[in-house]
Amino acid sequence: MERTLILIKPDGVERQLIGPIITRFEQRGLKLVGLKLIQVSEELAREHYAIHADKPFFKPLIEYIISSPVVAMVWAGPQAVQAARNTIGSTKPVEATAGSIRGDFGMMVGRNLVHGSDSPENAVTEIALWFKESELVSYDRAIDKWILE
Ligand code: D4T
Repeated sequence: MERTLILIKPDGVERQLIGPIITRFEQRGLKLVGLKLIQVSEELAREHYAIHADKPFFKPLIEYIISSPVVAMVWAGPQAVQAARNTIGSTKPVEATAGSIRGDFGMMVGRNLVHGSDSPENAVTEIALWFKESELVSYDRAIDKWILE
């Protein structure tokens, strides 16, 4: 089982899209193993987006992520990183496929609603940054025999 970090960014929270966004991942068949609502510190935001530190969009990106609460989640499943990225859609919402979260709810790259880890390696690092291992739950779902073969 692979795990991936998913964030519902401040625009998703403010636009009351927490429920619809979580529903997309549930319907996909991914399993929720961690969930919390947090006001992100500038320190955490900078660490999470450290790879973009020298990009021109870094400052507005940090301001955006700390502007309102964020829902941080860990979802698990086979190839969870790739499955979640496809459910989220392309970085630029206008390029995202209809049916993806960004394709259905977004317009602009700086308000793209959701973050998903982009590789299994980065998922491990990001999950450790946002969650303590004790905050993550391990459980069996009865429905999994109808989702996983
Ligand atoms: P995240 O990391 O938020 O899931 O987005 P992506 O994985 O889809 O895209 P990314 O890492 O390339 O970009 C991180 C973050 O920066 C914002 N951004 C990006 C922006 O404001 N302007 C830009 O030109 C780009 C490329 C959006 C997502």
